[in-house]
Amino acid sequence: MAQRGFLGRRRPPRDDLPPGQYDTGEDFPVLTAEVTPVIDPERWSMSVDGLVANPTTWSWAELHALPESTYAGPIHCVTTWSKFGTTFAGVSLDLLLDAAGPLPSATHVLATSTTGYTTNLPLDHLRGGQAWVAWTYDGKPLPRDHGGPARLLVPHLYFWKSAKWVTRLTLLDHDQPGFWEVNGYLNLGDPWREQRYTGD
Ligand SMILES: Nc1nc2c(c(=O)[nH]1)N[C@H]1C(S)=C(S)[C@@H](COP(=O)(O)O)O[C@H]1N2
Ligand SMILES: [Mo]
Repeated sequence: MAQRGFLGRRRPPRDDLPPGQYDTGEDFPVLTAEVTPVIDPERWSMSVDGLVANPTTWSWAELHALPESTYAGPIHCVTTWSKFGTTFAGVSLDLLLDAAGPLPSATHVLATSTTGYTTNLPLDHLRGGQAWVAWTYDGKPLPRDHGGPARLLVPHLYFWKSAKWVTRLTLLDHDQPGFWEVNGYLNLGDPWREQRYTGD
């Protein structure tokens, strides 16, 4: 009985809840390590560079001229909250990567935010309809504290991989740990394998 009030905030477990996670329900927590930037979309751009045949930069308008793509489903934060029924829209990373043309030697990607936040991902986790640059949430412009005007969205991995205020993807021939990965988070971050922190 004493625990009821505490546990009452947590919903019953569901099959699609990865191990060690709880359903945050309507809440959409904000987790930001740096100061939330103010970004004028007209001055923001998205680049794909590094080991690619055609390093490419898209303006806000150029990105919006590409076919829109949406994600509907859950997101999972390593601090144990998951949120179901999210809807994001933007552009599939497949389009951006195909335009830039990864070289055969490219195996990993370092995503960089306007703030300097970085996170690393294997290239094959960003292709095949698994990742987006997203600029709407729930049909509305992505709020600034959730990464607006645009963020990376890689929902099959822990949400720290989804860099807010993303501006650049750099293709590399090696795995280069990003901000949290240098600070003890694991390199891949698969929620179904509970790849959380070094030493777990
Ligand atoms: N630039 C930047 N991106 C970031 C972070 C951050 O601190 N800075 N935090 C990551 C973490 S740990 C999580 S859980 C999600 C949180 O996104 P939200 O604040 O929209 O919930 O953003 C990820 N992307
Ligand atoms: Mo997180």
